[in-house]
Order: sequence, then structure tokens, then C-alpha cells
Amino acid sequence: SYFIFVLAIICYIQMNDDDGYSVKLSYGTSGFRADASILQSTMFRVGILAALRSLKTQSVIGLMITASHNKVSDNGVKIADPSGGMLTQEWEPFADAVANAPDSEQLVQLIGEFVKKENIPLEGSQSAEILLGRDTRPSGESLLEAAKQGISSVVGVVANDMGVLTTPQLHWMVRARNKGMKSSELDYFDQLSSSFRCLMDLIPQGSGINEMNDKLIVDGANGVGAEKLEILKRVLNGLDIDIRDSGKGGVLNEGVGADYVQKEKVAPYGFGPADVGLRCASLDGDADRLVYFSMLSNSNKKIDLVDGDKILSLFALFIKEQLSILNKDEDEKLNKYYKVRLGVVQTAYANGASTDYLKQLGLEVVFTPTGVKYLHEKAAGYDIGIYFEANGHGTILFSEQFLCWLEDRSNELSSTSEGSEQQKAALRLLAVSKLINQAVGDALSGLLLVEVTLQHMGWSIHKWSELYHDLPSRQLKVKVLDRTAVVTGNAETVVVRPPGIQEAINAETAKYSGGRCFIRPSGTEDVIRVYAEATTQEAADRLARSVARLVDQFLGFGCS
Ligand code: G16
Repeated sequence: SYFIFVLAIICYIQMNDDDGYSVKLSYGTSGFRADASILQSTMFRVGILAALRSLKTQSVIGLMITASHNKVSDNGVKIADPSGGMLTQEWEPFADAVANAPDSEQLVQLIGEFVKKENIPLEGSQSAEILLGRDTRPSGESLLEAAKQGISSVVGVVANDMGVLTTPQLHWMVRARNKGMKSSELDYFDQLSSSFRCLMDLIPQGSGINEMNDKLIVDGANGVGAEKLEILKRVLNGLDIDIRDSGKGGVLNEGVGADYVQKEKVAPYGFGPADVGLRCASLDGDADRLVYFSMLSNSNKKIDLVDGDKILSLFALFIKEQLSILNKDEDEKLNKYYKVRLGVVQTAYANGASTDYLKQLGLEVVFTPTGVKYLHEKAAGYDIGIYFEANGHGTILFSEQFLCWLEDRSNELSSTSEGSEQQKAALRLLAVSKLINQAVGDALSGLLLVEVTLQHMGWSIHKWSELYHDLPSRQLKVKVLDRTAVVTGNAETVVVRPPGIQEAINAETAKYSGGRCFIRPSGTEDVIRVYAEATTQEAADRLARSVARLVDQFLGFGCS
């Protein structure tokens, strides 16, 4: 079988080698991304990688073809590990080497060495299977074919095309399959809708629901999220959602979507004066990010942004409330009390005001570098770990141990004090653990949880937004000759290389009272990102611009 495998690789690479290998690819923040036209060979190679991962783990693996928030002409690929989370970081160097091997001989040699080192059985197994998904990008279909060929070059591994999906759906399916649970797309919608209904039924009588404008307007980024939200809306008949930017006529991520809305702080295309003040939300291109906003009346397209930090704060408040009801007056020794380790994970992009707010709530807040893979890992260390990036990517993780206790406690309460506040709190937490995607951040499940939490609190989007006031901030991106020249440390808050630039950033930041600024290389686009915060918008803008100029002087094309 190894001989057939080698032959398949040589044939494919020789027939299909495009210019891909001449561009250095890196597994990055979230898989490989580049212009779709150079990815054919990369997809084939990543197909092999996924197949090897499946053989190694003897589990189902996911392969998602998407470039998420990037422009429509880009595409990319992310691998989902058996847990449904991102590919283990231990395999990233191998992924980089596979993607960048200059010819079929070196690729074959590389794979041979890796298979030996990792002791990967090449004979296949019952569960050697890859679930493939893709977003709505036109290049997706042919790239999927390339990935399939890569997978089937490894004898005994099955490629299972799940069709057009959101990224979180695919991750959810992989997790469900490996846990022996129902795992079809229909099962996904069933789980979301039944846990949402359960939470709706548990809303306390008389919570000031009237404060909410009952209609939600969603910008689907002209992508897969809009299509899937339509299905969810049908399954949940009665959910009042107006879905815009659903792909008919518009271009994916162009002037629309969560990334655009969060970075530009303006309403997406398709929203106008009639929407002023209403509760609106934006998904990104593969529906793993979610932000809310409301249009301001005083100027065209300006918005009040309710970003990932505020979604996190809303969820943290709700969870904290349920835990305090659940553990009320209970005796630790009677197994009726569980000292829950509740933690919150953010990145350097988190608005300083959000971190202060969360700390005031008495929560433990920790920081990681950008990238869901880092946040997820940290959050998984708690009984309940809530992680969100400001850009709207995040979820809530529950430990198995806590969920087991919660199940038992809920059963006990249903026989001893049916209908009590404690029983309801237990049921709510259980429902949240089923509604919110345990594999990865998911805009659709996040949206349902926001909606039901607002109803529970009786809050309008305006009341929610008033939880705290964001410090004015600005994000910019700078094109440079080589973004890998920037190396950061301390959760991306300081630049370690090139020498001198951090001192220059410090000197610039010191000119602004309450100023904070950092730079980092993007893992998904060929740019350096600049983030600045200050006490006024004008100051944040100026600080960001001057640091962007510094980046250009140190690393760029020298246009400033
Ligand atoms: C991906 C990652 C996110 C990250 C974002 C931007 O999101 O999953 O964790 O925040 O890229 O990363 P960078 O600033 O490195 O370009 P997505 O939604 O694009 O897959």
C-alpha cells in the first residue's frame, strides 16, 4: 500500500503543481490561506496530512475549506482534530513542511520520515475517515476534489464530503462522530433548537422582555452563515429574524460581515436609516464569528458596536448568576455544592474596559496570543471556561466532570424540589452546554444564546451595551516586506524582534494618557496589525497611525 501511496503523490504533484510551493505557506492562526489559484497542490497535500492524522489517532478528522473573513478570491484549509478542536500544535511544523516541500520526491521523503517517527499505521482502520466541508467560495469545489484525492492516496482512509457547511458545523460533526453521538447536520440543528427552546421555557416570569425590540436583523456576510441561519429559523419557527446580505447579489465579505463591521465600526451594506436603533448582528464568512451592533441615529452608517468582549461579559454574567443560584446555601460536604472553577480568556485585543469590568465581577481573567487554538486550550482548563476574541470568535467550555455532577444534581433536584430556582439554574446550565458549540466558536449557537440571555435579563441591546463603555480604539494593518520578521512575546503585548521597534512604540504610546498599543503579524493575511487604545477616539486614531508609520519605517516599503 505504501508503494501505491508514493505513486499517487508523484503523479498528482507532477500533474498539478502550480505556483503554490514557490509562495511560503504557514499554518498560521487558523490553517493555510492564500489566493485560491495557488492552493490546488496544497489541498492535495493537506488531504494526505488529514489522512495521516486520522490513522495516527484512529479517529475521524475534519478538513474545512474556507478562508473565513478573507476576500472571496482567497481560500484556505483548516484541520479539525478528534476532539473537534483545531489541529494539535505539535503537528503544525509537519503541516508547514508538507505544504512547502518543493517537489514530489522531497514530499514523499518527508512523509516517509514522519510516518516512521510518529509510528503511524498505514493499513487503515475502521474509523480512518475524513469529514470534508467547504464554505460558499466558488473555488471550494475544485479544491475539495484535490483534498479528496490527497486523502484517497492514503490507502484505507475514507473521504466523506459533507457539502457546504459553516466551519463550526464541521467541527461539531467531528466531535459528535468521535463521541459516538448523532452527528448529521440535522442533528446539529436539532440540538441547537431543542436547547434554545429549553432555555426560553426557563425564562423567569415577568422579566422585562418588553425592553427588547423583538426583531433581530442579521448580516450574513453573503456567506454560508446566512443559508444555515435560514434553516435554523425554519426549525425554530417563530424566531423573528430578518436575514440580509445572504449572498444573492452581494460579494462574500465585501462591505459586509463581522470582520468588516468590527474593524471599520460601520454598518454593513444593506442596512439603512430604517434600521436605526434596532438590534443587529453580523456573522463572518464561515460563521465562526459573531458581533452585534445598533445603528446610531446621528450619522449615516455609524454604529454602536457590541463586540466579542461584550458577548463574553453577557455570558459571564448569566453563568455567574446561575452558579450562585445553584450553590446557594448549600453545604460543601453534602455533594450539593460544587466549587466551580470559572475562568475567562481574552487576548490583547480585548478592550481594556472589558477586562476591568470582568475583574470587577470577581472573575479570573487570563490572556493568550490571538488564535482560537490558544484561547480554547486555556479555557478547557476550567470547569467553565468562557473565551472570546474581540472580533467575535469564542464559546463556553464545560468540563466533563462538572457536567456529570450537574446532571446528577439536576436529577436529584427534580425529585426533591421540582420547579425550584435551583433546579431551573441546573437545567439552564445544562442547556447552555448543549446550545453553545463545545468544539469551537460558532456564530449561530452564539447568536441563539445571546438572544435567549437578553430575554432572560429583559434587556435591550442598548442596556447590554451600557454594561461598560469601551475605551476608544483603532485597528490598522500595514503591508510589509516580510511579516515573519516581527516576533512577539507576553501574549503579543511586546515585540521581541526586530530590535528597537518596541522602544519606539513605547515612546509613541507614552505621549497619550491612558494609551495602549501593540503590533503583531497576522496569521491569516499578509500584513502587520496595529491596535491602539486611548482616552479619546482622536487620540487612539493618531496613536495607531503613528505606530503604523513606525512599522512601515522598520519593516515596510518605506512609504511613510
Ligand atoms: C482566525 C482565527 C481567529 C483570529 C483571526 C484573525 O479567524 O480563528 O482566532 O482572531 O483569524 O487572525 P489574524 O489577526 O492572525 O489574521 P477566522 O474567522 O478568520 O478563521
